[in-house]
Amino acid sequence: NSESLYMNLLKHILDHGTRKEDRTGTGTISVFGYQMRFDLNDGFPLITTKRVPFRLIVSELLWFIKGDTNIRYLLQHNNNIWNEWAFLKWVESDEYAGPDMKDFGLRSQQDPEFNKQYEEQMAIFKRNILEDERFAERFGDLGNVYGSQWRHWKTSQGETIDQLQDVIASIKKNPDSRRLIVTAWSPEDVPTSALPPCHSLFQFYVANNKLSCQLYQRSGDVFLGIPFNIASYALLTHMIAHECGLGVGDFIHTIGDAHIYNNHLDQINTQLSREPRDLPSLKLNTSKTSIFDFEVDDVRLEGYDPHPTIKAPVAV
Ligand code: DHF
Ligand code: TMP
Repeated sequence: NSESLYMNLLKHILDHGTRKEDRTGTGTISVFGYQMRFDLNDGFPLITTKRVPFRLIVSELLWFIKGDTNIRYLLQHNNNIWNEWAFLKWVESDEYAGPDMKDFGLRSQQDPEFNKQYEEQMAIFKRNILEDERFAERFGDLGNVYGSQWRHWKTSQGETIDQLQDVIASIKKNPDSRRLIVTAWSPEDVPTSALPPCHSLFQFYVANNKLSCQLYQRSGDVFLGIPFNIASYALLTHMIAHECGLGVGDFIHTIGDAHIYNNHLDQINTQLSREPRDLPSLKLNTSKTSIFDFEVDDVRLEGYDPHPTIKAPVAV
């Protein structure tokens, strides 16, 4: 099944990648330029050779679709995947008065004593975001990330563009268009962004009453990020197809720098020793007609029976 596309990417990087240093100081094996084509009619492309927490993918995507950029919504849904990048802004701010958190990403992996301090500070930070609305407003916001770029793109004229709403309207009105694009990449925002958009630009295509989507991802953490990204865009394509009365076609994933972090190699070898299982199928609550009305309980998977979780540290 289509999980072999992902397994082949892992093998391709191990066989043909070059060693490359990176911004986080972790080090990677990397290739440049790779493409996978998932036929969404073959089953929902959620990796089965390890358990991928689908509920986190759903709440993250609904957070983007709402146009929200504050991790408070994610924490309210028990989703911790963006904490480190908000925490980074907090510990670098003037108001932070706790122990030095410089390079917390690397140091928390190397120094158990420091890791205790880090976990304490992170717990306090999370509690403040959840319990103190003003603190959340000031330190929970990640800035111009996906939610704001998709729904409230700032124009040079001081107006905003709702790219997501507009692209859905265009798919309905003019499905043959070759301009069905949403971009998160804004050169103007790159210098001030904690993490400039990794999934940078996507395009839709309609043929034979089926909706396809291609994503250009400039940078892909193949062990942690990519399984999330595949499932997230597959889900988005299903949701928009449903709203537009279309079937689903392909999800085409094009990656720029596709890399395996050096501290994920054992995990990758474990994963490669496993046999992919049948893909699950997606069940949307079809009584919702607009993607903007979906809530986490409106999205379910059936038949997801993965191999056990494989843990790995995230490079910050
Ligand atoms: N930085 C890096 N270095 N890699 C990323 O994949 C990444 N992804 C980001 C933000 N920054 C990033 C946003 N997406 C996880 C998955 C996706 C994601 C961030 C983190 C992750 O850690 N997944 C774990 C489970 C986490 C959990 O259960 O809380 C996994 O095993 O899939
Ligand atoms: P970079 O900005 O230096 O490319 O670092 C971003 C890292 O995060 C890189 O390893 C790619 C990874 N990433 C994903 O793979 N998918 C995602 O959705 C996000 C946000 C990040």
